[in-house]
Amino acid sequence: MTPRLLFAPLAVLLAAVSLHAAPAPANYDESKVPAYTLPDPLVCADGSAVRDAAAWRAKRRPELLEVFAREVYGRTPARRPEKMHWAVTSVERSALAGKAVRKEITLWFTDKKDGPQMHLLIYQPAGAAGAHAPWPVFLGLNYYGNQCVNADPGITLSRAWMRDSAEQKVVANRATEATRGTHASRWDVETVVARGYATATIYYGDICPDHKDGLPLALGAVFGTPGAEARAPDEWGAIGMWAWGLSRAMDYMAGDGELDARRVAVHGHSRLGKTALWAAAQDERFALAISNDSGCGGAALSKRIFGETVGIINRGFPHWFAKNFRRYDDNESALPVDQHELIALIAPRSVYVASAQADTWADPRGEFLSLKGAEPVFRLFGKKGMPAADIPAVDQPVAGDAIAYHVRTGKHDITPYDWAQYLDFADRQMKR
Ligand code: GTR
Repeated sequence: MTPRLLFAPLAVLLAAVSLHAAPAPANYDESKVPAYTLPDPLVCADGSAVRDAAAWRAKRRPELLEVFAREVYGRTPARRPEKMHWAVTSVERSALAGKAVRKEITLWFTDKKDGPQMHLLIYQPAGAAGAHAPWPVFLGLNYYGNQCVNADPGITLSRAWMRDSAEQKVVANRATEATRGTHASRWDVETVVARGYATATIYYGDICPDHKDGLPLALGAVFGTPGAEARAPDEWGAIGMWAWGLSRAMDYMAGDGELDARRVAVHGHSRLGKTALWAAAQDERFALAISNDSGCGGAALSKRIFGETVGIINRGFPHWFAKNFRRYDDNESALPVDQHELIALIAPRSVYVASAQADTWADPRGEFLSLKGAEPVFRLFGKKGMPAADIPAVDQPVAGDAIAYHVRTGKHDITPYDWAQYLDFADRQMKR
């Protein structure tokens, strides 16, 4: 037997062991964060330096987008399905006690009306298109169907699969009437509308059901996406699909004369915050990106070992990222990029990153440092960065001319406090 044949089974065995070994447990001790080096967003793969915005746009930005697609989130198909189409299915001009206009739009991913589809819900301030319209928009995905964002009985109840939840009143994997408004505090619709913004949302499960066998379903059925394990190493995962859905909502909004597609803030909480950042990185039509407690694979640095790690997240959610991302399980130092470069891809557009003090799983400091690490790219565009060298005290937001950050007291959630900061920042960033 040649040595090669002798060693082959050993190599297979070792690979199998490392594949199945549990990821290292989360570290919550600041003094135990190992030293790490972040890649320089202004140095290209060939070692050349990026000295101006033109070089960033022409060379470095495409290069980083390619690495994030190949190694982290998976590739987004270049074209949307040819037969995709949409229709406004309902309009109520005196919703929310006359304060808002409510619209519902169905986007069918193919020509089949009973095929994969997503449902967009929009509230915009009441009043004819006039002095203030077209309205700027906050766009984000929701967790339990459009009816979870407000108790308004006029919202069409989601019929899509969703995870059972006693707390959210989801029974037999379907929304019930009792799910209406269960996440109202996370959306603060009345406040957002009163401040002169439209708010738009889609149930994320319309695009890809969030479970390990969800990838070939819904949108995946249209693109022929295989299961999480059968995928090519650089094929997209759920985060990529959800981000794609946000861009398709933007396609619709760009044609709605009552909405201002040049002033759309894409936002998301947690896994949907990761999604909002990836959507804004790829789609330059989004004017502002808001990451609420997005953590690992979102705003938090991967190479800083604190809270959730790449190994932990890939183990828990094998369908979220590209399979290639698993190469960095407990091996973050080998990553050719880190999340500060994801934020940099949004420059010179605006970015707000928010953390919660008790949400150590998402690593607030790592989220702040990631935003700081993106500053050199914002500076290329003449932006100043944030007036804070270190993470600010809780409930003390810091905002620069393009990027902003806060860590609020409390847990992993979106609260009216968070919304108040986003609205103030949006008022400054999305002025006409
Ligand atoms: C957690 C996951 C986090 C975050 C969160 C959420 O279980 O580890 O990265 O995404 O779920 O989306 O609520």
